[in-house]
Amino acid sequence: MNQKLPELIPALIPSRRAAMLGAASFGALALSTGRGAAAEAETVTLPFANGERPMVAAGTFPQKGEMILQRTRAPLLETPWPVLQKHLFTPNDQTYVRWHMADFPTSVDASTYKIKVFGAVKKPFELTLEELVKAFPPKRMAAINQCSGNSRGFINPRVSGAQWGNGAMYNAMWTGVPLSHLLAHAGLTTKGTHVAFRSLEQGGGLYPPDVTFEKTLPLKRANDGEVMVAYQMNGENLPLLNGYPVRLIVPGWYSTYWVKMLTEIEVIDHPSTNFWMAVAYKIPDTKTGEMKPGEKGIKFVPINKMKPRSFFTSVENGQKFSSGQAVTLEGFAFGGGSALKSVMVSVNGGKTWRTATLGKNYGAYGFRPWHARISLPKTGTYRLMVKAANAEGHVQPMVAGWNPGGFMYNGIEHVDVTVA
Ligand SMILES: Nc1nc2c(c(=O)[nH]1)N[C@H]1C(S)=C(S)[C@@H](COP(=O)(O)O)O[C@H]1N2
Ligand SMILES: [Mo]
Repeated sequence: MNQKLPELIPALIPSRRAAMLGAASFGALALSTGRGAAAEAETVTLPFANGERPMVAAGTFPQKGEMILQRTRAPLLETPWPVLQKHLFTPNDQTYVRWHMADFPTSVDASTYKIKVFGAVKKPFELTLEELVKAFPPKRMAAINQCSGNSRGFINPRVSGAQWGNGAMYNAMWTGVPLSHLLAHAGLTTKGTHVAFRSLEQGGGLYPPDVTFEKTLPLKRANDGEVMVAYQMNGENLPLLNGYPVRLIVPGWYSTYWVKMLTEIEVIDHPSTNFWMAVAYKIPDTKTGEMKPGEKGIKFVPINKMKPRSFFTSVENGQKFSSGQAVTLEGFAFGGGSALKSVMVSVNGGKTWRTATLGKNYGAYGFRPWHARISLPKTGTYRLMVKAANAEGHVQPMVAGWNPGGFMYNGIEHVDVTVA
């Protein structure tokens, strides 16, 4: 057994004081919204129409640093882009936050918290957090948590939903237990076809009271050894807003499946009829999940694998260079549902492309750094572009596809620079 494990347990159980502080901060936040305090004066403008958003100061939301405020309740907090530029693994206090229900849990009693595994299994069981940590060997995995609606603000024509910039994603090193180990411990019967995941959270707010947050995965995916029940991110407890004390990790799939405050794992014998599977988070059943606005006769399926994406971190729109200067472009990329295969850069708006060098590989599902040396010989303006391809043959398109949910945006990123 791993020597470090005993240290995890006290860390997982918060003191009563810590839990109460969390609740107090939520109270303070609710109060501050009517005050127009100086701390609220800062804004950021995301690069699309009506892109102005307030920035909230560190500590406005418990365990969170400075964030872009998309909505207060239930919270939608976006990671400021400079944070993603600076850190390959996103600091826990600035990972984006997304909850659906207005009455999401604002405190958790870790000492009585239990995870149940039941349904089409031979031996249903319950685990305390301590048992989860002690009884199963830990696994670590880098994986990107990306909202299906990340970058929705760039989709054309616009669709309703949170108008995120590119900061509804983060990369973390997760520690937890492969779900396959929990399912093996329970012993699958031959009946199961899907696994349902539920959380502490109750329904309400914008949604009818019976619409509790539930997601399901096909059994084959759930039991693949990669999907896991995670209790740490980047070597620390999960922040409350990111699902403390445990959440599901579905590497390579959009984070709508990454159920936070996970309490129930039920093996079932049918696809879910729950709102969050049967109605919400569905995409056209076409090769790339796209369709034309208004197109008829399209079949919809639950969203699943992420698409490849790539970003610049070392250059900004409008940056100036001197002619003949050697420039090293840097950034990060990911393959999405399969490993990153290549990153290409263009200095002429996509007319020609050259291969970038990939940096350290933390596994198929995390951010991977890349760099490319270019020269910008003549004075003038250059449109720099970057595009990623994954092992399954998906390549970023020049213009992102469209679907009614505004999901899976992955258009090629560009920056315009000038050489004088
Ligand atoms: N319990 C619970 N889990 C949830 C959700 C939720 O509303 N409730 N939202 C899902 C969606 S759609 C997203 S994008 C991610 C957001 O994870 P984060 O808050 O850590 O960024 O959580 C997922 N898990
Ligand atoms: Mo999401």
